[in-house]
Amino acid sequence: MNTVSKNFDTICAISSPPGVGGISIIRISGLEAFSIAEKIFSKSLNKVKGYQVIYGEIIENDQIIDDVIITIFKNPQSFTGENIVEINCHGSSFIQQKILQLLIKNGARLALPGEFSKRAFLNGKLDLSQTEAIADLINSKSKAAHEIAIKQLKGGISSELKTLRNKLIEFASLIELELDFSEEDVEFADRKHLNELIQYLINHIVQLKKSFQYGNAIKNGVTTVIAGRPNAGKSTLLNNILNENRAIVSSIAGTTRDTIEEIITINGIDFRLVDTAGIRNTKDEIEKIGVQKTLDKINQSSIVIYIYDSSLLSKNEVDNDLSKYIKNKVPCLVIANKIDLVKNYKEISEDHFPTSLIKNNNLKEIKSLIYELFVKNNVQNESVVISNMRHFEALELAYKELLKVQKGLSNNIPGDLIAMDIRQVLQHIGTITGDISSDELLGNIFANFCIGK
Ligand SMILES: Nc1nc2c(ncn2[C@@H]2O[C@H](COP(=O)(O)OP(=O)(O)OP(=O)(O)O)[C@@H](O)[C@H]2O)c(=O)[nH]1
Ligand SMILES: [Mg+2]
Repeated sequence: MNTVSKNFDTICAISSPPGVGGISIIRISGLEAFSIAEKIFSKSLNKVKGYQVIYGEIIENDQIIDDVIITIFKNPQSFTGENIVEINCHGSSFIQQKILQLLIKNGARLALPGEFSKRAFLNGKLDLSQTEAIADLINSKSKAAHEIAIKQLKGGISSELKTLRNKLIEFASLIELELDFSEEDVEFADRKHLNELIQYLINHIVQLKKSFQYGNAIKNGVTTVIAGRPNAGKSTLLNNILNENRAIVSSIAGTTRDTIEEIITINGIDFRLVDTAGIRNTKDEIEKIGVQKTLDKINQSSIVIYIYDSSLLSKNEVDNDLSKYIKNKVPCLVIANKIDLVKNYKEISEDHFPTSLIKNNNLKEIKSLIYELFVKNNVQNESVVISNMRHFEALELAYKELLKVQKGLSNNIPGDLIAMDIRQVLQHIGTITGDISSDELLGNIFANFCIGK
């Protein structure tokens, strides 16, 4: 069920980044793409073939604007599925704007954000999750984020969802078979089989939902909060890892009052390091706000690095801090700092990583401990990873409907009611790939794309 309106006039936009560059690419797509391009080009495009590259000039009133190379893509063998002309011109902003103006003067229209991708979707070249993957691919800044985006673009999620859909349809047809024979006292659809099927679907969706935590962290950076009491060496750790004096370090307790965030990449994963105000009871109003902010950050974090001064705190005191401040099973790396000041080394717990940050030691080990902590707690057996909030929300809705189906089965509610719930599940899953879509949904998605994409 699609309620999408289509408008396929000829559109154009600069597809390379704004500003000056060696070369810029201007893209034209639509029924009139060849004839409009021809009006401003020095050569005829009458007999062009798809995938042909032609050298020539852009002309305005007998004046040469630029030497260009144009590439021809013929419907349907193009990104949008329409006729496409890509003009490779020199990257002066004057030339780019001039060519764009000429195209518009000759009948093309400036493309809306994401309109090329939208057309690719509407013409069946890509499904919706794949078009969204293009945006993620363009924005990917780390190896891991790139890997997730390219998998999604190549249809990883789509084929996974297709399997789920087919299972659901199998389920629905079993129920319908029962409906057809409801007069007779035969149980066609084996209840055990139905229950197994629905359990399989629930398990699978739970797995996919779980992968979102990983996918989202990869896409936006793994929030890694550095916490501990004042003067423990939190800011020293941040500076050491960044290899710059980002945060003020001093022997005065309470130096850091606000949070400081910086991103570092370890083994292809972005970690968003957050240095925080030391946790303590204080009467100072500003410091109080800082401490509250630290506690909030800990709650939102994927990983916590708890640092303490090992010459001051006993194992018990550390354990008390950990259970008091770090709840919700957030994976935690405990660093026993300032071992240069420790006389009795044996008192340090074996689970804590001993170091002396002032000497800038063990940096490599600390980085790999952070990496391992994240990977260990986000073991990703599933090949498909959800990284898109919209997909996650749709799965959440599908999951809730599936639980209804399961409950209905165990309460023996009539088959036609169960069939209705199944249709709901299919609907939610369908919005991810775009089997189910509407103008509103597409409008929301493509508004976040840039022009030329
Ligand atoms: N002896 C010793 N001093 C250290 C070590 N690491 C950090 N320090 C010192 O401890 C003091 C506090 O360090 P910071 O990094 O500012 O500590 P912090 O946890 O950010 O402190 P607040 O921002 O006040 O919460 C500074 O004088 C550091 O030079 C260490 O391994 N050994
Ligand atoms: Mg500090």
